[in-house]
Amino acid sequence: MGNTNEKRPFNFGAISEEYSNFKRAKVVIVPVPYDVTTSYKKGTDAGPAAIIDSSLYMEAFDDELNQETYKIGIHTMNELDVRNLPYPEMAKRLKDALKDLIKAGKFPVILGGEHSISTPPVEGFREIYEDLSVLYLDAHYDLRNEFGGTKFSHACAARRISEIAPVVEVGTRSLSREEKDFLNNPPEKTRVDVISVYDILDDALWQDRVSRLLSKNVYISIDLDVFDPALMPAVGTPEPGGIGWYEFLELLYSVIMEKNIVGMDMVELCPIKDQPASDFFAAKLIYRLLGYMFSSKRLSQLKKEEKDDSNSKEKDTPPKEGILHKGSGDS
Ligand SMILES: [Mn+2]
Repeated sequence: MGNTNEKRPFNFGAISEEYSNFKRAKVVIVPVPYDVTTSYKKGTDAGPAAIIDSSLYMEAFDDELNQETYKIGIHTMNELDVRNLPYPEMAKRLKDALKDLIKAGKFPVILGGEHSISTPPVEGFREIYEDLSVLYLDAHYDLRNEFGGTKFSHACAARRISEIAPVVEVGTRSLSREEKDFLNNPPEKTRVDVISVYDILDDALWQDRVSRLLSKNVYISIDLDVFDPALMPAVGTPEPGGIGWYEFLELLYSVIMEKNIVGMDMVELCPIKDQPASDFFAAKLIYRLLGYMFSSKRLSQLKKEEKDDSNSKEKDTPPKEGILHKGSGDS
């Protein structure tokens, strides 16, 4: 956003003090540089800093939404001091940090780090929202009960989350026998719904299915390997054939317009030296999604929903209006 050649602040979007101080900010970026259980390529602990660094070069004006999203106030926390901690300690520090943010009415955007950092936030939000569901965007099912000798591996993240709240997995395309057996025969009270890339290819109405599967209060977890590695090569476990930028935005736009998003994370960025495209992709994606969440259209819709809720106990789905994106995606 500004000229940041001399000094590179740790400040998402290089937003001026007026709009990035904690008190005023609606959104707080929570960097969690945790990379302990990754199995293939290491380096996701460098993800948060790479996203924040590349965000310094984003335009403050969003040309799709015709708005300056930063004016909602976006504050960037220092990195949580969790590198190399055992999982339970990392989880406690993250949960404590989130508790304070939620109490202060902030919307947290948690930057990983590996995917195991998604479980503590889901635990925290589940204590507040009884109907919480999780939109889990990932190439992998992450449903193993144990991997590499731990139940808290990034390869087990969706399994752990499914023990807390229903999960809707989208974009999956890499499945183990154990995970297949789990999906065929899930334990009682566990709910995992899947919209795989094959569902996406087969069903023109897949986005509606995603929305129908989610409850009203939704936590969003984005593993960047859900994207096609041609677009997003800087991930630790790339899988060919993923989702494209425009179809992803179209899905998220409709989910954000229809649901109450309580928090979100973006994980598994594993920066590649001298190839900034993936880092910038991640930064711009966050900014765009925040733009959707805090667009005037969404805010007026929220007001209307509140009114409708107080007028009648019956909750009906808000009418689906024209989606901004006309692109059909590129996968
Ligand atoms: Mn993954």
